[in-house]
Amino acid sequence: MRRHILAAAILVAGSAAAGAVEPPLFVDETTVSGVEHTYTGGWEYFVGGGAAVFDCNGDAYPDLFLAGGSSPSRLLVNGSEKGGAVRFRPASGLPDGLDNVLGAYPLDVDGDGRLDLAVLRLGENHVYRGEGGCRFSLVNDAWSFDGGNAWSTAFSATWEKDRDWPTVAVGNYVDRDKPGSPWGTCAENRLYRPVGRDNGFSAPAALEPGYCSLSVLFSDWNRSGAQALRISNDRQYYRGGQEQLWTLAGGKPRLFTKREGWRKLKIWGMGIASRDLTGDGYPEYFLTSMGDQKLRSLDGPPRRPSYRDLAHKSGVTAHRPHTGNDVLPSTGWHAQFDDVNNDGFVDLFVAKGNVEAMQDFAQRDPNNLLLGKPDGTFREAASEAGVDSTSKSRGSALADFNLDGLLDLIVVNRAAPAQVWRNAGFGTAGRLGPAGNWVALKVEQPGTNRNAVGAWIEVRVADRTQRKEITVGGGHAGGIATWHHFGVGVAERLRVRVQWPDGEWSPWIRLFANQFARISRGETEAALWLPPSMAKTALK
Ligand SMILES: [Ca+2]
Ligand SMILES: [Ca+2]
Ligand SMILES: [Ca+2]
Ligand SMILES: [Ca+2]
Repeated sequence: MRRHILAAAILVAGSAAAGAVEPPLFVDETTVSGVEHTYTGGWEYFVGGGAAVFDCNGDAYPDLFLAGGSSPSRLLVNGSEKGGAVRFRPASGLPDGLDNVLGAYPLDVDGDGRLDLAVLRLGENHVYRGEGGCRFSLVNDAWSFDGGNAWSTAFSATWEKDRDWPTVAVGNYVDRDKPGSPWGTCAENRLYRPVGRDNGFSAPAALEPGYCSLSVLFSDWNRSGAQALRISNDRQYYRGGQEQLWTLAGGKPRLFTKREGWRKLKIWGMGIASRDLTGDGYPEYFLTSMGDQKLRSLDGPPRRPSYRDLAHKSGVTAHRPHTGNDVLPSTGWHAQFDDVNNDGFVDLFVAKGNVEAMQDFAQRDPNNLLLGKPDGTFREAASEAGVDSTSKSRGSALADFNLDGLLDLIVVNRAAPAQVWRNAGFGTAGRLGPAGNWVALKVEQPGTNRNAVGAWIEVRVADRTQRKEITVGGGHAGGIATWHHFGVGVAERLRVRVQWPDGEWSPWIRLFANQFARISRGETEAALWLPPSMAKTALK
């Protein structure tokens, strides 16, 4: 019923009737979810507030770590049942009172099959080894990880060729100890290379100049087989700065230059989301900022890192509140591409919120949910979907918390409670409604880099292919390492293949839609997985 009313409203409004796409209904389940959390603190915590989403107890349901700023951070274990309400319960597997945290990123550093957690702090950063059962141990010493003493706001990791362990980048913000701080006193960023198997990391190298980064992402922009480091920087504090792209090819990190095709871009860079939106096999990069958000796309062949902006053409500038009376420019933070209505076209969630009380920017700044349309443009639907919250949002994550094939949502807010929504598809609060079909994939390879960071997943339906690069990093202060979700619309069958990080392709693997499947390197078929309650049903 609701969808028909919405469709009619769109027709009456005369906007994009032919390409109308419908939002799912997100049901606010903050209260029942058990997530009681607020990101707090003074100036140093105007940024940060990340959410890490990953399975820490091996049951395949995604668990949560939420940055708390000056408040304790929180580890929450998923207690949802398949298709039921989203529920979490506090866990005690991290040191009590872990404070001064801005964000966190999950990744399996040591390749033992358990996700570890890199925690960004005001002061020493921490790396925790996942021990199973959502227990963690601090391994800065054991892994020779120099946590530094900076104001760390960004993280990414890549596996360089022939390395067992990841190369890690930590982005830092203002250096508060320099004279004249904060203006023009950005701290350097740091690159950690692994020494070798079980030997941890070498002393970090400086990535200079640093321009007050708030998001960093290793991504293979030109499909060379090696990921380069994109850094999004906050022009509020740097002098003479710009966005950056570092290459590690050749050993010593260096910046791409104007002569090589890099084009200067100055923004209030807060977050990075990437996906191949144009279908050419190369990723686009969505960069959140104040005012216009940016969508960077290769301008010409991938020989040169020259980018042009598609945000306006694609309808994703999201430069001012889409609802309410506040007409001042918006402030964007975490962003994520994923398909919330399972129609086969990725959508884009953007967390929005004033830095604190900046007068020239919107005070009531609703989050965006931009639905991808078949013609490559997006349309705003956060209000229809019920996620247009006007709290000062920072980190967030779309993930299927109750494993029903629909992506749910958590948003961390500054000085206001975090919010949790369950995606009810085209249904109502009380009744799940069918949306499009979907597939959720786990991608694994033997040995180190088990989760195949740097691989590309291709999902093909008829003659259309969706592509996703497996990355660690980006967003705003939080990372997601869980099922790779693809909507496939009305298709009941699909084909999947993976280009592994060393360039080798898997065969095409056939799958029926609406399944959880693990793709392991060397196998010619996927291993299907059922959530426990589904497994019980299937056995009856
Ligand atoms: Ca779990
Ligand atoms: Ca591990
Ligand atoms: Ca979609
Ligand atoms: Ca769900």
